[in-house]
Amino acid sequence: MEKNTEIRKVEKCRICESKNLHKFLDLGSMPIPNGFLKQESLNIKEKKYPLACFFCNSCGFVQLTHVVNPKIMFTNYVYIPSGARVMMNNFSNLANQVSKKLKNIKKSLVVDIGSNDGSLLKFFKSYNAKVLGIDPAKNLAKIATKNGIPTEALLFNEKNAKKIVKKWGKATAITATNVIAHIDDLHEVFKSVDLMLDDEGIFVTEFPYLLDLVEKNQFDTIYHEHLSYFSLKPWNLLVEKFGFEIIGVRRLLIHGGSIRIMHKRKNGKKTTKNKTLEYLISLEEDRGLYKIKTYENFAKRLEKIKTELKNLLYKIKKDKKKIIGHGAPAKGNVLMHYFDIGKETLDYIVDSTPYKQGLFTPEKHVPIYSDEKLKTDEADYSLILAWNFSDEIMSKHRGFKKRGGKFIIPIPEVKII
Ligand code: DWN
Repeated sequence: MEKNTEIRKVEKCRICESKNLHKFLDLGSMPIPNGFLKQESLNIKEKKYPLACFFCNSCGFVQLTHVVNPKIMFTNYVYIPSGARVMMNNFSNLANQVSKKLKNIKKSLVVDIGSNDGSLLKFFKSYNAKVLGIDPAKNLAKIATKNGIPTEALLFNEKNAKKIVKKWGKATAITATNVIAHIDDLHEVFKSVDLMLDDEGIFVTEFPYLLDLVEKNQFDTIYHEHLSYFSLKPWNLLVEKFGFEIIGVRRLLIHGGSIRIMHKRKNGKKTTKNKTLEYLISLEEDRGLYKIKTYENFAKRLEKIKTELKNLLYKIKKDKKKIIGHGAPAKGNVLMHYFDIGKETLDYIVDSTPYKQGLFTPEKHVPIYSDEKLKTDEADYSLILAWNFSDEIMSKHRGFKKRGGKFIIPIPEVKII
């Protein structure tokens, strides 16, 4: 992308390069979803960017076509994964699984793409692996490096992959959790991995699974940072095109449902069949993931959830009850945008991430406080915007329930607990 273009439109499928793309959901235009604001910026007009999702009629891949310049979205980043215990458990499990695949972890260099605050690499470091993070967020790269996780504040692309190999050598393992979807050129991702990974190395990706997104109505995970929505059939096309093969696939509960995929180079050998891969691809077909009708029905279900949630919140407000939001995730800003929920409904939002406290949500400008506020403030309802962590949030805030407070979970369907 040219240096200072703010947004670019892509006309071709990121996987098969077909132009036969069909728009099935249009969420309108909104600010970038992690574009939280300081008090002093509230009166500055926010830039809004189109948010619409397309299905490729040729390979079935689901993607956005508007690409916001990554420098705008990721140079200063307030999202960190370490705020959620389940996320840390997931990272520990990933590090354990990968370490078992390596001949000698102590002699291995593990590179994490999109390493954020270094949370995942800390687990690899505990196995005495050499570690390196790559992340464009300068603020987080500084924190990670200070915490003993060397991190290069760079975007992941071929040019920077060459720099990394020159300085650090080739990687025995490359991990990429919740980042590949954020990169526009997926072909360049594989070219860059190919440059950085040693011959027998493993490449492990983890991202939200399209099958879960569709079947659990997770429309609010569709936003500018997520250019791609992965299922295995189109992903495998890309894997094979670049001489890799899938040697392991695992469905995960994290982030509403994800998949972890382990890859190795084929090195000229025939692809070895992977039973789980074959099973999941047939499941994707059976569940209609490659039929446009599935996505049209998905879009209709959202309207039902919108009506149900708006009616519930309206009734609660009419009864003069107080509603707050719990968690200030990027997805929460999408839900508030598309359902048009703002300060008229939510008095404020609480979030455990220090970088978000004291800020305001993009577009709706709902103030964000520490979740400590819940200990004293008497809200009646808490709308859990970070629904993917509902269990963890509700168990942390049993006191709120004890005092008669009720939680509202909006996705996959509206529920009061
Ligand atoms: O891909 C991405 C995913 C992995 O993370 C990024 N593009 C951006 C980000 O998306 P998100 O902001 O929707 O992520 P989370 O992890 O669903 O956000 C959860 C939010 O909830 C965080 O701000 C932390 C907060 N939280 C809280 O306030 N109390 C979380 C827990 C567990 C809690 O107890």
